[in-house]
Amino acid sequence: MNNNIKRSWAEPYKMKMVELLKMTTPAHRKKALAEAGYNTFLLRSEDVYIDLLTDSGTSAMSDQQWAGMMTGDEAYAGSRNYYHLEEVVRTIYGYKYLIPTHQGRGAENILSKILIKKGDIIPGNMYFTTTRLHQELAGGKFEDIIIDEAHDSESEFPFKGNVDLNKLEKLINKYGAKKIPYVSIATSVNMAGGQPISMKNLKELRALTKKHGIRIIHDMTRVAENAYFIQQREKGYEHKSIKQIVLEINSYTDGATMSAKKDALVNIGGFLAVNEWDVFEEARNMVVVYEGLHTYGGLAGRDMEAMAIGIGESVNDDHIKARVGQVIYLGERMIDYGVPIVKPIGGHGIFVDAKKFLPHIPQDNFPAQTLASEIYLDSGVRTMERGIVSAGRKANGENYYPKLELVRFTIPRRVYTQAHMDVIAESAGRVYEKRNKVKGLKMVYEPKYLRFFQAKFEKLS
Ligand code: PLI
Repeated sequence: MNNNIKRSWAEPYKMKMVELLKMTTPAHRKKALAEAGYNTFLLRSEDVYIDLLTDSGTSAMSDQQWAGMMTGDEAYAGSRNYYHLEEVVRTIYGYKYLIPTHQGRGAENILSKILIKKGDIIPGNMYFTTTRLHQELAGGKFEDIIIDEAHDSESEFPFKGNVDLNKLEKLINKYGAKKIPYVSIATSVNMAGGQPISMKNLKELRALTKKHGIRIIHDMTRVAENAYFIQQREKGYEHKSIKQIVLEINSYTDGATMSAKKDALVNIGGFLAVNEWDVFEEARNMVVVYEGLHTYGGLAGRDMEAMAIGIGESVNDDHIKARVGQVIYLGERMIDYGVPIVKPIGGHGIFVDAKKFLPHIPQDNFPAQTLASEIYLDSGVRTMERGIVSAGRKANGENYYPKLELVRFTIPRRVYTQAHMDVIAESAGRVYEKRNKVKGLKMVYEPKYLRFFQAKFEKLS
């Protein structure tokens, strides 16, 4: 017997339905991209071969979730599926009160309106586009308190989502705790490359915020992926289940906004969850203005059922190992081709460092937007800019210049195979080979809010 044979892992599911993909020609892609103003958000999905725009709402639901959809109780008020979801949020996530919303930003809107007053400061472990915008629209100012390593794509620090407690203390000293309604903490920090926060850091943050009477609000969109990295990298957690780790993470926070379109394996849905009755009462009142009655929040009964089941599946150890394992596989293939990526490899996608990939293109000519266009032209793989376009403008109209200028190859959950990962890595490698010939872009149309969704560009000649 040969004991040297490596034992591979594989996806803990099999397929019973497939969706056929459309192959496209280079000429077709060139035309489609020009029509989309070199913005991958404006491409038609039909013109895309492998879609890595986002992991949001793009996951494949299980047979159990689809079966659950059939049990949707489409009552206007008091749907049975709402009570199921409430029970799941209490038992799996550990939060007391639930307000369903149509997706994550619905929860962000309500929460920001309730907790933020004009002039307030909201410290957070790196910004997220919609989260920061809702904080700003409510009159607050976001302050980045993530550790410096998070802004360095080459730092191999295992918990680049950590909060720099000194930065937070400085803010508390400068503004006073009363001006800080909450600290905004994301697990698996999206804009840093899906980087986790450690349990140790969270505990320390809890101790500090408790001392000053400041809440922690958790953006728990990708909490299970963060829990996986804690299990793999943090001492004392190697024998704990993802379920136990998720519950512990949440226990150090006072409430959460959730886009269930990611971790929770549904195509639509989200919620706000809080532990304070007063905040819940106000949110319950406000949700009827912006989303729908408090027992559906803009969702159908069947959506809430699929979410309740998806949450259970998302904290399964085999699921999360395969999910993150696929992302790591893709990243390692890209590294083999010399492609500069954010390290360590994060939980939901590979983030390519466009400044290092295209060093001859200045940030004002949108290297990441350019690179996303080139990848699409090469192979029909659709990715997303996460750099200066996504960062947008400050209240005074100046551009934010984020240190990280990235292209995100986001992997939907349970959708693509390892062979797809090979095709994607090869495309990144091919574009890398011809990187010196690539020219930048200029922006010719800029919407007021969240410009990355709809901005248009032209190629520089
Ligand atoms: O897209 P929503 O409204 O369901 O969720 C907003 C949202 C909040 N927090 C975080 C960390 C997100 O990643 C997020 C949405 N992310 C998208 C759409 C993405 O492509 O990453």
